[in-house]
Amino acid sequence: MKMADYDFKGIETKWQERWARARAFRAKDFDPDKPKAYILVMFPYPSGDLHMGHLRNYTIGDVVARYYRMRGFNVLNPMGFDAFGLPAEQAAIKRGVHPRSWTNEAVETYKSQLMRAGFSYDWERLVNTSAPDYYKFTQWIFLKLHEMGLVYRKEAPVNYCEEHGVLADEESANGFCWQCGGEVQRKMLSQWFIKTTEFADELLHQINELEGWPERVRVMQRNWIGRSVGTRVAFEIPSIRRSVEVFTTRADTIFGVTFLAISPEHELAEEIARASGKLSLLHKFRERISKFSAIERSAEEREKEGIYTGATAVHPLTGKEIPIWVADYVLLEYGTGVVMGVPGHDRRDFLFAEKYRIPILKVIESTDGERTKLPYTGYGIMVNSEEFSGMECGDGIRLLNELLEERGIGGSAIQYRMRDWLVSRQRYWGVPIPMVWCDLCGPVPEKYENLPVLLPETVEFTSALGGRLASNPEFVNTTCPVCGKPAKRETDTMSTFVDSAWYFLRFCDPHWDSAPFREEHANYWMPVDEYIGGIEHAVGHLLYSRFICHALNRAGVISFREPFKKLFTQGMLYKDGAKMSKSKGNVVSVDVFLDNYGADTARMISLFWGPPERDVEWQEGGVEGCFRFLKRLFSFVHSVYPGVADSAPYDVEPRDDVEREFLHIIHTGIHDVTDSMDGWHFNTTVSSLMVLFNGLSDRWDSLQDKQRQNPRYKSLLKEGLLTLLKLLSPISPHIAEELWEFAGQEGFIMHAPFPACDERFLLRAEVEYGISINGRPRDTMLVKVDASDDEVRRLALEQDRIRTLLKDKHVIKVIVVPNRLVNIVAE
Ligand code: ANZ
Ligand code: ZN
Repeated sequence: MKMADYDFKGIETKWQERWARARAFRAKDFDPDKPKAYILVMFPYPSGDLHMGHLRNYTIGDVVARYYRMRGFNVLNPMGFDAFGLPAEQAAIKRGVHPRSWTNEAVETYKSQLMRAGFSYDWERLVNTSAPDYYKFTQWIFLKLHEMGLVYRKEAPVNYCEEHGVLADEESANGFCWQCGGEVQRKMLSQWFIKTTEFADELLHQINELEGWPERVRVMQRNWIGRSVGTRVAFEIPSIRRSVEVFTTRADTIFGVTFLAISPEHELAEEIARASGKLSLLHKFRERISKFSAIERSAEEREKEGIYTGATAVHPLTGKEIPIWVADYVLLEYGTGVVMGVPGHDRRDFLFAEKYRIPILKVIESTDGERTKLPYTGYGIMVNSEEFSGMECGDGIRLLNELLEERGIGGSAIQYRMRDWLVSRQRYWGVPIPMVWCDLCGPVPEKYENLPVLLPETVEFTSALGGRLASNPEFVNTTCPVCGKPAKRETDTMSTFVDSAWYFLRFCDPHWDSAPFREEHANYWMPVDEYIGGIEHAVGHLLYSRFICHALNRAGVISFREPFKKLFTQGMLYKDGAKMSKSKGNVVSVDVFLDNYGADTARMISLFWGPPERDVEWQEGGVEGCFRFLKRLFSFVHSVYPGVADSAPYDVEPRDDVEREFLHIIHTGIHDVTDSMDGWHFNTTVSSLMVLFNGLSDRWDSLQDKQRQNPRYKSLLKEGLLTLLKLLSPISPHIAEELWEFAGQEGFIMHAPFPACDERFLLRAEVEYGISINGRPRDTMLVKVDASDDEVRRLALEQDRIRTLLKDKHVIKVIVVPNRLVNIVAE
């Protein structure tokens, strides 16, 4: 038998060209005949080229998209590029390449690699966030948010190098500038914020509706929003004649307060320290702790540090004086930035009080009667708490809230951990923030009709003092959109998280020029039905995207609020024990792999390594296995199919065991492939395809020559092979199309309907078993045996059935013996 040559290169180019010519991946707006399905893989930041880890993610999305298509959905499967960002700008600084040419080159490389892999994207909907016709609408959305009162300016710290201006976190390594090694300072700078906290409650509440999301991501979002119910209380500070508020979740411990702790960055700390002559002490302290992150500072295990301010506050209920400390574990950004110190019942306060010899009081006793050891952080009964003593904590909190409210010094309060969204970046390669500074009118928004505010092509990359855009006078000098007098443009650009918070909306209507999209297009395609991406975006990107949709919904621009109906977080690809990445130097390039094995093998192996949600390890061996499988399939179809090509369709009931066996093989294949596709166990899908092929080819090869002339058997083999090709098509689409055409079939296989399983053929036989107990024959029973099951599964099935039949006996072990006598060992 002559082996047909599996020329994967020729085949793959041929079908990619044909798909493109036929615009086979095009999504049709408002198809009335089909339900819609919007499949989306998080779009990439283009840099360098793709490796096999990336390819795995896109393969998952593409297999899902192709599967939906074959099941009769109108599929939107788009791709785009998150093309603004830091690395392009760093390349400009280091190597003198313009960020635009650096980015465009990377985009072209990515695009050609994605095409080589046969991904079925609707390329006519490509978006690039750095293109003016895209960022024009990023600016439009910013103006819309501004119009809604959701944009404001506030001081926030930045990393600052004397020589090189504002640095991104990645550009300051251990407090030194990445370019000159100069020391990096924290500097306060007025910047633009978006009021995400306005939607905190709504975003939190709607998490309950996101049933298609992994639970751990929902938990991460809840924690990020971090809603806390508690109490606000004011403490008087006589030395500066002001009062300060604290936020506490444990008002019931208020009689145990022995100090106040203020965040070092708090403006009140400054004021109090000045009043008591301790300003330079405070500044030194601040400098010392500025190298620690918020997480480090608030960690319970870490040793706490503080300074005494020399001032005292008045306890609002007892009237006693308590010392005011500045403490590093109190964060400026949470609550009021001031904590009432209760060392008896809070672990961090306890460590702090022990270290600085501050009194520790017990004001809560546990209800189990045992004497509690301090710090006791649980609930129970209030003690040493004046008239509240003896009260349960919950009741105490309620009463205290009422009391504080009555006296006008506090009351119940809700606190969010979530912060507003800092969107200002002092960088060049981003979306210019469309605001104008006018001496008369202040900062005013640019008019919608003047968008886009174009990013100038030429700026100074050498220095970033005042932002790079500031170096281009043509950009900076403009006229005020309100009064028409000369004015200056904002020189900050937006964080790229803004760009990516709405790209999925643009895909719905990517060429519309007078708004980000038309409402009816977005309403038709949204929400995204299957969103696939990395767990690293569990809060940032996903929360910002949700926020934008909630805000646009409130603005009346869209009719839905939640953008992502289902979310799938894929695992990562490892090689030599580390995540595959350029920085680890363990990358297998997509181009090299495609040259050696082709896209169909690449797609198959990246699914075969393991379940898509799991991290998997690169294995060379599997690659050869998949490649050989496709080669064998190719040559089997070439050698056998011509002999069965003109058989009539098989459409009658099976007449003999051979027919029943073929039907069983085919329908078990359909069943197992469908089942695993539905459950996203694509590694099982691949092995089920292999089992199906082996089943068909083995059964055919084992027929006698005369049997192979049986027209009914020929029909069955034909049906089996065509079914196999359809089942294979989402995973390895090129070879499937090629063999489909070879088999004389009409149209693209990618548009053929997915095979349906006939459950009748899953069961092969009903077998009567004899049962013996302790070797003595006892009974007979009828067991339906699923012949697709291997021996292990069959045994388990039988054991269960036998156990239920003999439930009154004490069965120890059930053994299926070859002569089909089931021996049961019983006591
Ligand atoms: C007194 C107290 C007594 C507290 C007690 C706890 C136990 P969650 O649940 O996360 O909202 N806190 C408030 N603001 C803070 C800040 N800016 N930095 C660090 N800690 C701060 O936590 C609320 C509790 O965290 C508050 O309740 C406060 O300590 C502390 F037995 O107040 B508690
Ligand atoms: Zn003006």
